[in-house]
Amino acid sequence: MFKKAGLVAAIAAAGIFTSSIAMAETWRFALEEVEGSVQDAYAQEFKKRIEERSDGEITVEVYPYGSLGTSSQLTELVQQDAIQLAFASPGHLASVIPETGVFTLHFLFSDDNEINEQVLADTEARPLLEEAYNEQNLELLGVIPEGWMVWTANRAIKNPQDMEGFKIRTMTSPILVESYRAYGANPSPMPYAEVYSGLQLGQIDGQVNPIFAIEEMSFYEVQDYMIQAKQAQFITTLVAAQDFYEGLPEEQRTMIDEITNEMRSFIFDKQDQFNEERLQTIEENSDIQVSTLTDEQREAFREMSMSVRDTFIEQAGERGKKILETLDQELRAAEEAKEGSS
Ligand code: 6CS
Repeated sequence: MFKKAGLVAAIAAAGIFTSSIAMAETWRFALEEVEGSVQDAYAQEFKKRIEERSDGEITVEVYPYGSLGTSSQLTELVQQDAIQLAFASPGHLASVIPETGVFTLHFLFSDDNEINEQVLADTEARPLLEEAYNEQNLELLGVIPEGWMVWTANRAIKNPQDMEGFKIRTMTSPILVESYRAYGANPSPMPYAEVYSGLQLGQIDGQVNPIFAIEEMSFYEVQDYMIQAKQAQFITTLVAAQDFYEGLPEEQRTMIDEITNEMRSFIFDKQDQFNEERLQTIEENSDIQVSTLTDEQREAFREMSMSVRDTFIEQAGERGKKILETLDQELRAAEEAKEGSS
């Protein structure tokens, strides 16, 4: 779908090969998701707020998935400052910034997504992450949960044994591949755009994504089972080209920082709403079997997932280890505090 020549042509057609001075008034914002998605809702609201607050001095152009390239290609374009803003999900980005693989680890985040949001908004791991992004010419603007990762499959999955040899499509980062190998599955990393046809043609047996994505990408049409295990959140990150961000006048940088902060509650509510509504759409339009793992079944997966943390540390080094430990402590402390107050 996204061959290099096509990508270059698409960017040229979008008028992106202009100098960075000429781009000062137009910020290009690329999405890894299609129109109507959580990322699109974010981008449209961001656009509205930036354009209003800058009194029309800045225009934000939003490029939904399909117009510019795969997630990895979008990251490259931001690194080159060919586009100024994009979502860069750790599920793909960890191939370039291994530390971000922490956001894809299973059974690390809280079962209570409000706690996840609260910790992500304020984590002491943030400066370490920012450092890692900066080393790749990227500015980290936000870490945003988009909902629980839900398995879809052509077979029922209740226990890790049901994953034996299961050909599951994962995003492209190496740590995700390890996460599914740990269950005995046969992970098959590929870009988002290839998942539907892979499922339809039987090249893969299943995939994993939040419910809103399963609906808008029509994966549920070519799958028989949907299994909620709450093993991981889909967490994305919002990035800017570092040269672009650092070259902005201070008031524009402050405007971006304020708007991205203010938008946390907006997008948290939106993802919740989208995931809830789209589950209904899926149930109304298909006979897919939706199930939720019991605590006991989840525990079997949780135990098998623990060794992946060591692999993560091997891949992400000392800084990755510190990020993991910091998040783990903050999440457990927030859970305890919430339990104590209820
Ligand atoms: O599975 C993927 O590759 C994609 N899934 C979502 C929900 N967003 C972007 C990501 O690339």
